[in-house]
Amino acid sequence: MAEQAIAVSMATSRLSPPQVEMVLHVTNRSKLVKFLRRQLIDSGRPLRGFVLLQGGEEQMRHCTDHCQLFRQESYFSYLFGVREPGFYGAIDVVTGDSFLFIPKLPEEYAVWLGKIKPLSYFKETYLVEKVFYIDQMVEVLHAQKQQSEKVLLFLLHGLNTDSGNYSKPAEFKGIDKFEKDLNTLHPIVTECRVVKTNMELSLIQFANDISSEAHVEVMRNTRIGMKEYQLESMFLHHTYMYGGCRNCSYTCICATGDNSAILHYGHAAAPNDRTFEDGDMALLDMGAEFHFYGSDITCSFPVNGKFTADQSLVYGAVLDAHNVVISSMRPGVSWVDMHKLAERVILESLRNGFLLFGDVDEMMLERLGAMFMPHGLGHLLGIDTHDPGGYPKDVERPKEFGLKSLRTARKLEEGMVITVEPGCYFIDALLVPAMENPRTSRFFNHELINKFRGFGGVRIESDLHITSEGCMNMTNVPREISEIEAVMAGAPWPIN
Ligand SMILES: [Mn+2]
Repeated sequence: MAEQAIAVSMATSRLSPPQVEMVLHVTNRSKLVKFLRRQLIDSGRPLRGFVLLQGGEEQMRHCTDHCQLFRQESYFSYLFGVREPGFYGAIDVVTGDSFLFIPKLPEEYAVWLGKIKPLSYFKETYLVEKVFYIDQMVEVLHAQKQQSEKVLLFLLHGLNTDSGNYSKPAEFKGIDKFEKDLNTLHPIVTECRVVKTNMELSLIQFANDISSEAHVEVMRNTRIGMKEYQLESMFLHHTYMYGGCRNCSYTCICATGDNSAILHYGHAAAPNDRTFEDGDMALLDMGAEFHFYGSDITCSFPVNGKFTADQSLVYGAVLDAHNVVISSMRPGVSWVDMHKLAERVILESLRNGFLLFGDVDEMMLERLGAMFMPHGLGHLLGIDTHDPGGYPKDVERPKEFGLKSLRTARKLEEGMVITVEPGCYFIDALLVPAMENPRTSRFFNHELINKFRGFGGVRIESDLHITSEGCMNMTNVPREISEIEAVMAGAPWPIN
């Protein structure tokens, strides 16, 4: 017999998608030009040439004619805000003028994909000085040529320190007629992306507002006996229906029970398909994206709406770490220190709950915190979930267990947006060897830890904007145990 579907009644929203102002990208371009010129002047180089980026290309599903929904490459999004695939974009370093080069579409396009838009449409939509077809690009860029010297192109080439992949410098027929600079642009534009403008902040805020509201909806409509993907579905519905968010910042992680200790659960081979049971914890890491800018939010709660003593102990440890870190964040603070602070708070709570014995300073020296939180405390957030710029040339990645997973080791700066996402997980692959290791065995209450194996884990994740004085939490979801229990029992959020 088929399982009975569980009826939910989802609320509507007080939010609606804001108007996107393309001047945001004009500002991003002038910020880049300002920093690039300053660097050229400081290093005694002449002001000349173009910044040239190649936008993303549409991808087909394997050998088929199924075209996957295109999402623009992130650096191209940052500078040009262009939705369409197959473009090039250039910025004249001398005048600051911006150019778009667009593909000439076949007449067939108009039959299957809609009216072919004129060049003027793209000029008006994307607020650039000039628009040409790609086959005019070499000629247009050559117009800056003086005497015998080749025109200089600043191309995007550099390492993404999260993925280990390199960005792809622009390629086109006739590029050999130009002088290429592959080293200057990437670190400068990456650094521009680290500090957000007010216009960027307002998009990240909207992504947070709609995602926070969706998390509350999911929390309120969680019922024992549902499938994990039903929680994902409710989130996607709410953010798309009321926020116009067609994309998420990342694949939803909807983990319940022991799955919540699988840090990247939800992928194709673990597709959020477990039926959850009374007594399980849920860990939901979901964030919508709006006009390229994202959010990254995790809520953890018991699926039956009532915390047990064990759940309160682990949840409370993580919430304390989340709150203590947030109250310590301000410009100049080291992110490595914040990570260690979170570890210390979690270890102290676990010791107070008799899961651990001994001196917390000694535990810190043995890197015990990483046995419970193997990932980094948080990461820069923007157009990418793991926004680039975490490790500029002068910042070294720590080598110690746990700390080496940090996606940045920078000091905080005003205008950064960074996630705070402490967690506490019971992962056999880490705990069993640590309990057997003679250096660390003595810290564990083996009997009690064994009772928690199978618990899964808790993560609490908010998005923080660093201000001149401290920071501002852009995420607004129930966090205190009493708030979660009240909202799950039907109280409004925010609670009156
Ligand atoms: Mn995150």
